[in-house]
Amino acid sequence: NQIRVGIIGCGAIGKEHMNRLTNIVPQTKVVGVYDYFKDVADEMAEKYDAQSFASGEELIQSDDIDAVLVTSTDDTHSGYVMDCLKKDKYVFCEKPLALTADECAKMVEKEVALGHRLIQVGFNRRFDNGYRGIKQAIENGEIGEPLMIHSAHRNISQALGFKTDYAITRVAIHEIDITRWLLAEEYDEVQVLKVKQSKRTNGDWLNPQLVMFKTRSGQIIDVEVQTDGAYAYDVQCQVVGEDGTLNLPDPASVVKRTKQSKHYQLGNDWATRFIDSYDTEFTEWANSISDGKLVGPSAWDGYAACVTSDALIKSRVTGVPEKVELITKPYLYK
Ligand code: ISE
Repeated sequence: NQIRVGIIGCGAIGKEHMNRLTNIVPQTKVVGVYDYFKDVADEMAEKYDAQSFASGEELIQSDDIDAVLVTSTDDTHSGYVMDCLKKDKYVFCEKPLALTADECAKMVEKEVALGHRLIQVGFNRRFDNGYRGIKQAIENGEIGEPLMIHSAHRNISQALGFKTDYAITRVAIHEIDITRWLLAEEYDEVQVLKVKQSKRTNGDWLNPQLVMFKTRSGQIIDVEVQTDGAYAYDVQCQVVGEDGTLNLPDPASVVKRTKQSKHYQLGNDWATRFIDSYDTEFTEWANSISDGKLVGPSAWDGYAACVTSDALIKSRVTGVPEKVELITKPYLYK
């Protein structure tokens, strides 16, 4: 029996996932769509032989939909996710889970009251083979105790309407999550450090931003965030341990030796750089629904990421490290 998925939000990532759930993941079928722009939803409905719903709420209420995928604008995530919880329906929500940590805390509270997980958050990097290799090596004790992480997140461009805060809530949020996951630690405090600005910036936002996290055990993580103007879409991560280091590999690409040089191509955007991780993410999501037990990034992870984002945005203004204060982690997420 295929899982009947309804998609709310038919923008760039919604379309990517629609294709993925139809053509890559055998366990899922897209049967319903909704978009703020009705003609876009109708077009997708026709392409995928799905029903076009008049509203996201109606899609969520439909008995023909087993699970909902939320890929609409960030400000609408929390309302749709809450509606799914009220209906006791699985919901996969792209990051960020909500605009505020309070909204995420309410979702956590609701799931705990229900007694089972329904939410998975789209932190796709946890499904990337490179990051998984790093985590495995850390858990095997191959580099001893991890002491620090140097990372970089470089983008060529951003969609129209980008704002300085998005460098945290849409871009560095990936490092906020992947680092907590790799180190299995929560943060103590975080900071944004002002650095010299690049002339290769297309908008009126700060670029680059240097973002720092300190974990509760004292590990320090630096993340260089270039929101636009970079030479490629390039993501780097080096974990420094007591006994060695671990580096995130670049995606496989032909190595060309010619004209006395050695060369290989880097990607231009996240969709191609992390394509395999997205495929694995949805395959494993579908498997876990079939097994009746979600195991991917949870509402708790979405909540912790939002609290951290809030503290970073505050730090950019205050100029000093800001504390990351979390509620007690409920048993459901342990
Ligand atoms: C986008 O939302 C992402 O998720 C990408 O990973 C990030 O690199 C990009 O800057 C964001 O806009």
